[in-house]
Amino acid sequence: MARRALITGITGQDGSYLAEHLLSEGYEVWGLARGQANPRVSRMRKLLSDVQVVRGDLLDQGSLISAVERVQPDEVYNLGAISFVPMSWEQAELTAEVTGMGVLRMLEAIRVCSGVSRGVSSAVGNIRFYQASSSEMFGQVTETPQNESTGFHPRSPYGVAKAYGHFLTQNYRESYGMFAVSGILFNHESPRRGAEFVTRKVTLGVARIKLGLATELRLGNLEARRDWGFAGDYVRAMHLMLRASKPEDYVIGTGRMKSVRELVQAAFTAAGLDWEQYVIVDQALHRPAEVDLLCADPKKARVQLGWEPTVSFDDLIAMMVESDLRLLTDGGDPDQDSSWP
Ligand code: NAP
Ligand code: F7E
Repeated sequence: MARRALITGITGQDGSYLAEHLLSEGYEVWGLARGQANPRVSRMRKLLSDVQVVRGDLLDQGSLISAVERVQPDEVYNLGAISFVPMSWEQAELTAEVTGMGVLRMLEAIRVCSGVSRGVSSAVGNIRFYQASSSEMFGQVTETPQNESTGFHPRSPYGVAKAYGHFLTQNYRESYGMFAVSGILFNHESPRRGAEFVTRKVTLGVARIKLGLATELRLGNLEARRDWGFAGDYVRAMHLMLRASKPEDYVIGTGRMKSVRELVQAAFTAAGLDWEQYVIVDQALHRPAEVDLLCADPKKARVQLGWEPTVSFDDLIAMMVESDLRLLTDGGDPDQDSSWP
């Protein structure tokens, strides 16, 4: 019988790539979708027609229990979150509820549906759980590169909420013997990336300028450095973690760091433009507390899972610029259509 996966965050970037990957592996895939008339759910239904939808919200414990009861999953991937770091300062409490407490509610749904009493040490059924942890937990880094043992110093309410979810996942593994793991993923991008994140903001900005639809691009801190990879590679790592023989946490990244300035250069160059003529640095886009640099040490994933990234930084940015040029030329609306196939 096909394995059954339940994915929260199905309408997001990673949800779409993970669903495609699991379908290609023969899984029956269910996506948890929220809201009464969420346009992203209709878009997802059209583009991922083989994914079955179950209603639920990470803010609503009962809905998660019902979803697990209905789907009877073998694997749960908790990708749902408020994931945009600046929003986490504006709506810190909501971020704590969705990105942090949402993990508790999902783990509790699995515990309840497995019939295990709260606080009693006992093996929780067979449902395997993946938590989308983040390199933002490292924040102000204590060492470079960062690995599974590097300490956390989160710099935003988002990073703090992710750290809570991360430790809770470890705790449910230790308390209840649950196969529960966290992937500590560094930034990963694609043509399906939300337009608010810097890579996509830049590649859309470049495409608009190239097509004469804009004359400038306003950005914040150009000196921040990140380890950027391709989302399609990273969802493979999530699946490998849940199929491993033992539940363990893994750092996933490329091991290479680039600045926002280098990202901007790469994107404008890919379109044959000189970035210095168009980019304006806007202090209003700087963050209250910045994460200056992040760089992964993905050795454990390479050795134990056999995982390797396949797309280089330059190829990733060129792919996104090309995709955005095509999207805008075809009259697409990036906020509605994103750059789905
Ligand atoms: P994304 O595109 O922003 O997607 C977030 C998803 O969360 C959307 O499907 C959204 O659904 C869902 N969601 C929001 N509030 C919810 C709620 N109350 N209940 C249920 N679902 C809710 O994020 P992503 O880039 O795919 O990232 C996936 C996960 O990995 C996130 O947890 C993110 O924090 C984490 N992560 C991402 C990266 C990265 O670089 N991409 C790196 C490390 C960790 P709606 O359509 O209903 O809003
Ligand atoms: O910012 C700088 C900004 O918003 C990257 C999420 O997926 O990855 C993501 O978080 C850097 C920051 O991603 C602009 O200050 C400059 O230093 O693309 P971002 P993020 O904050 O790193 C982690 C791993 C996650 O877990 C998160 O969910 O770029 N930057 N100028 C800018 N950033 C944005 N968004 N917009 C600018 O204009």
